[in-house]
Amino acid sequence: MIGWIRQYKWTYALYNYFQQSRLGHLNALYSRYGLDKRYYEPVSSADFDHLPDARKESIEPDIAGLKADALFSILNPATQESLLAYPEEGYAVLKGWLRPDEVGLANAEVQRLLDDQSLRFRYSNKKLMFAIHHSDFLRRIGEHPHLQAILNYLIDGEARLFQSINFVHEGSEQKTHSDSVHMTTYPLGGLLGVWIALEDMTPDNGPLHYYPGSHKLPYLLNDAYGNEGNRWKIGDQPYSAYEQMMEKKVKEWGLEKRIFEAQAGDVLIWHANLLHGGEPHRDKSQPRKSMVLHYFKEGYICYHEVTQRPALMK
Ligand SMILES: O=C(O)CCC(=O)C(=O)O
Repeated sequence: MIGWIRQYKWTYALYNYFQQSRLGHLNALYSRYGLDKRYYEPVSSADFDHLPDARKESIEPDIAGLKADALFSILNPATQESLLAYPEEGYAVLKGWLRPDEVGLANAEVQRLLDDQSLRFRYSNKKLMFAIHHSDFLRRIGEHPHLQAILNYLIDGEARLFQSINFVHEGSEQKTHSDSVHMTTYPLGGLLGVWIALEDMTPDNGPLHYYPGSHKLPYLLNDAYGNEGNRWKIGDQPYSAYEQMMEKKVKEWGLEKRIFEAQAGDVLIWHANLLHGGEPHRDKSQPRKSMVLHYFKEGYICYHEVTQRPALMK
């Protein structure tokens, strides 16, 4: 019943109408980009297609600025090299970003949130959503001035922490995708993912995979798998249709998969359109502690393409 109702756009519009404090900023953004739309209305890529460069990447990472920053000189050589390759590769690894004691404290903090029931597993019992709203310590990892500065250079603006997902016992096992179909922006490209290993990854505990350079390929949104919907309803394609379409594209484009063989404390930053996912978690006796943070670019319109909802900001 709930699923049936949720396909109707007006249900979200009604809910959103009462979320002015979290969505009201959209009115100014819509008018800045020349869109006749109010904060509570459904939104999807189809609303922007008439605008110039609607399907083009809008971000040029400020690598020169990053290189010239005193912060760059204190980063280890592997991290420096990876950051310099970010525009070509669409990802960067920050080797040993968190110290072992910080990793330990982050894991203890996640356990505390589970013990006091501030958080419960959602989405197939795998994900702890928005731990950053319950823990200053975890939020501070995401908003650490050094990390924040790096992200700001990569997104050429201000990266704003929007969402976190923690995994503990089970990996995501999520098939290859681009975050831009889930957390979309206008202009395109205004999102960064930051994935943090909170323990050593093994071939069997569901490590992260990614496809270097895939961020330069076209953004594949609702219209790429017939999920546009109509005036009243969101698209009715199952998510598996998106996954199958992606699998075909990866083959067609001849992309080469890499596994992030991370040690606890390592970080991988990905571009809004970098294809990535979670490998099968073959040995469930091995936990899979990780935290992923998503950031939007300040001044961009942020929404969820699949469900055609504007993103609720805290
Ligand atoms: O941690 C993972 O396995 C993947 C997470 C992911 O794909 C995402 O958050 O976008």
